[in-house]
Amino acid sequence: MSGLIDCEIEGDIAIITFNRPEKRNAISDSVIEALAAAVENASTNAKAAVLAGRGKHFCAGLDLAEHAQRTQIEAIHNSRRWHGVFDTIRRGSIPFVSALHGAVVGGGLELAAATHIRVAEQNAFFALPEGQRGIFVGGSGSVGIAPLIGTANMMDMMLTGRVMTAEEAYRINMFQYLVGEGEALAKAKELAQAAARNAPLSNFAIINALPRIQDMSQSDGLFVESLMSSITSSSPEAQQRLQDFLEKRTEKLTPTKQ
Ligand code: 1HE
Repeated sequence: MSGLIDCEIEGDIAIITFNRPEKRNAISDSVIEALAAAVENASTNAKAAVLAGRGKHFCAGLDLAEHAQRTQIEAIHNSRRWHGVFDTIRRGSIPFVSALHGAVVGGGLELAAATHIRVAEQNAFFALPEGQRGIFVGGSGSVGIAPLIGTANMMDMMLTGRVMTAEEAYRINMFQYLVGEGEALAKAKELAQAAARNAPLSNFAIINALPRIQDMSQSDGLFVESLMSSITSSSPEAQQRLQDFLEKRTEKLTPTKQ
């Protein structure tokens, strides 16, 4: 597949790549529809996926040229469409790992926040210039970015237009892995391959139950945790994996360098 978004299947993982470097991978209506198709393809044909951007930047966010033409109601529908597509990433059927470099800005940061693991290069920078553009986040940043870095940090970014370096963003938990220039894609693939080796039902529980439990009362959260624990452990795959451990066919857990 080649176009605004590429989607390639490599063994158990899918590599989805923004392919609009001349516009810094800004997300237009056509891009969001191409992303939706790629996410669908990856979710059907792979066990985990990587999201990356071609060129010098991951993604410059919403296509502002297109947005300038939208009426109020069109802007609502546009935002709701983004929510739908990003939700199939955030609470879908497979884990997503994003490989970040250069600009990770506005809607690009909202998209990165919808993925489950973020890897960023030293050259990545992060901003939410919505306030400067006279708009607001519309790609689920309020529910996706705030829990990562805290509402106070998100407010600071939005009110002041502050552009954060990778080091600063790493310190406030914007992403989990900080790597050198040109290394994000390889690291993201390695992490996606690791996630792809898990039982699919465990991955489903991790990406669907864990975030929902954060929205529940402690009592309801613990109840759902017990249900998920029982459902996953009684699956034939879990039984096999537990037996593998008991019969010493699994690797020992050892610490690995980031
Ligand atoms: C764009 C966009 C875009 C670049 N929409 N066309 N996002 C922003 O406010 C970020 C705006 N972009 C930038 O600040 C810079 O472009 C970058 C720092 C990302 C990259 O700089 P640079 O020097 O590599 O590229 P450039 O020369 O600024 O841009 C190259 C071309 O991409 C140029 O078009 P050209 O026809 O003049 O060549 C730019 O106009 C175009 N371009 N970014 C449209 N975003 C669901 S709500 C989400 C709300 C948001 O995302 S708000 C944040 C929007």
